[in-house]
Amino acid sequence: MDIAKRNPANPILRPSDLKACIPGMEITCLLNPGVFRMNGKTWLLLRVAERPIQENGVISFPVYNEKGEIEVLRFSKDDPDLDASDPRVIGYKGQNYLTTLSYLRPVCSDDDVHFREDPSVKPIFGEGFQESFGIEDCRVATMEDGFWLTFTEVSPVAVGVGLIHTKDFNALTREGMIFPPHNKDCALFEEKIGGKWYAFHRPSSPELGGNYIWVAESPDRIHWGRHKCIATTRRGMWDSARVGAGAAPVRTEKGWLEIYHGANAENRYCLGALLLDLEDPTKVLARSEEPIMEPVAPYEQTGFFGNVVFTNGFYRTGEDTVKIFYGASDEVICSAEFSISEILNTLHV
Ligand code: MAN
Repeated sequence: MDIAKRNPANPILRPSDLKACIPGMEITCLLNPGVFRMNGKTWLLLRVAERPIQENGVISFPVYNEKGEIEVLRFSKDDPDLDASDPRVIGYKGQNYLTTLSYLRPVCSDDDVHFREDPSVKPIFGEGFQESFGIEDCRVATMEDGFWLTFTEVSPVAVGVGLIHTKDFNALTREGMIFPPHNKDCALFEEKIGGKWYAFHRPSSPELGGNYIWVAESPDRIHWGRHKCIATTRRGMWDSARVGAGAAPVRTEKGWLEIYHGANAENRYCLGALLLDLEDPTKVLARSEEPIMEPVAPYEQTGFFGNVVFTNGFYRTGEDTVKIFYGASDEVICSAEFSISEILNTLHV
């Protein structure tokens, strides 16, 4: 059952609303924003994906080279070694590349519908070899000592999780890769539990296991251990192929409420909920049988990569409400509200 109250103004941001940041490129997709509140405004840290304007018969895409400069690689579409069957990935002679290069771009709003850029907060680009295919899908955890950003770092050798700490989005402290490959979908809890920090993360284990949600603990948010798998995929269900955490969990009387994404073998991405024990977040108390949100609106069904609703950011708009921002069809940005008690009711608690 879809219980999301979609914003009638959806999509609130499209690629044509912004100008490309990288010279000579165009914005192909806006995806999966991190969300935070600062100076009375709502901020989205958009994942912006750019590539060169495509010419006939050629597929071209940007990467950072060893000097940290953008370089454009090109393959002929008739090349028998080219696999371009997935709009997101290029396979060529055993090596995978991404069709676009992503970075994180801040926009802010007073009404949550009209977003604008603010020159005081700069975009965040990938840096160094381990981010040479870009950075993606940032979660922003808001804590007493500032903002903690977890995001996907992509390069020819890895998909892993990077961490940045900042107090004001001007001075950034890059803490490096905190979860090594293959790992993504990392979201930090915004407060300590029993004196420890906790995080969700999503390693992939191709031979045994799969793409499952794990929880780890840390004394300092940089070093992580005591990993436990808390949610696997479920055969025959909407989340049969992959699952991953959204943003930080919401503290409720019944437990930590986490909105997560699940996809099936056809890459249809929906959202569901997990309820975790307040004292021991590795203990799952309940989990959605049916999605709480599915790609049903036209802008969620068709686009760069259709049939996708994917969220990694929200803020609490009231005692019982959260407003999520989400990427639809890997192309446009939307928002929707949920009642926390309505989600808990679907979990039968
Ligand atoms: C998948 C998709 C892409 C993403 C890559 C690397 O292929 O989620 O959107 O760019 O992984 O993270």
